[in-house]
Amino acid sequence: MISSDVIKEKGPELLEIIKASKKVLLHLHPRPDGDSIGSALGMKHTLTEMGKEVTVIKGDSPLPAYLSHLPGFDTIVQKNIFEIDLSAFDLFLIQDSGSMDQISNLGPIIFPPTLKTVCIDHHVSNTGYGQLNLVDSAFPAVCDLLVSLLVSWGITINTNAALCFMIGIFTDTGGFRYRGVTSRTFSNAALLAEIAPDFSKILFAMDNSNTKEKFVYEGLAFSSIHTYVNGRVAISEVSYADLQAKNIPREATKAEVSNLLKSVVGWDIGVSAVEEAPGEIKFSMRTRDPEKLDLSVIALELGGGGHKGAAGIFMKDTTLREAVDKLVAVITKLYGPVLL
Ligand SMILES: [Mn+2]
Repeated sequence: MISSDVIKEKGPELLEIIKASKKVLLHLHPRPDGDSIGSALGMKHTLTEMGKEVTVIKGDSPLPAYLSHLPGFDTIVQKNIFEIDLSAFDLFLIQDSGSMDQISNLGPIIFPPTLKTVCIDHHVSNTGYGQLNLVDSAFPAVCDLLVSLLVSWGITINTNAALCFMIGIFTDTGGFRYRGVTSRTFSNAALLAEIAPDFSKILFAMDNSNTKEKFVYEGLAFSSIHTYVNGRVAISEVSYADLQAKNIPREATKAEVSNLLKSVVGWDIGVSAVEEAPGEIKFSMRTRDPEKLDLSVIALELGGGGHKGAAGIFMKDTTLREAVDKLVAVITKLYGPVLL
């Protein structure tokens, strides 16, 4: 079963919308990952072949160098949503973005009435803010959903698109490790591997593009771990002053620290807390037990979002101490009894 009920229900309407459109906008969410960039560029390659004029904007954040080998990466327009003329587009495909602040954190967005907005997403926390919302959290990556969607439409996936979708699936599933990976994910990946047999070259380039700053940050992060809630929540706490003292740029803080913390037996929730700019705290959370400890609920309570097993929160105008205390209080309130 390559398709899904959501695709069967909403796919045909979306195809009509795409057929009727001429100029399509795609964006990357803040701190874009492989699924965000893979899904945007994959759809760009696909829709371009369908005769559409497609623009991908980078959104709020700088582009991560480790994904620079994806075909089409150089065509990403270095602008956020407020720096472009939205009325120049007739369709905005909003992918991998559970809420409007995943289009931009920089302010409220007003869409012109002529712009059709469609969410294509797999976040269980998706707020349904598009005019059409094709949201299916059964897919572990938007790129996985897109492959099923394109197959259901009978649309050919070209080599460049296949490479982009493959990287999105690979990265958002932790290399086919995470919950949510099904036989369908492998079927879709197998199809992509047939179309783009050279996909491992991009994976190699991705895995071997580390900067030394990343390791300086990790050294700092792993020497700043505190535990809470009966010792079962481990939080790595790195302040802006710490980053500055070691000349660590913000991009270097994207390491998988929270993922490694939750790999420790006894640390049921792993969190990295980074003060990226004065008073601005970014939390990334992972858990060993997403069934008992649903991180998307914790994140939602604090204005963030995500999945059961992996979620994020961004807090402004606060201190690292206050922000961590707030998070610990919410975890204690929601899951204190589970963790004691
Ligand atoms: Mn995703």
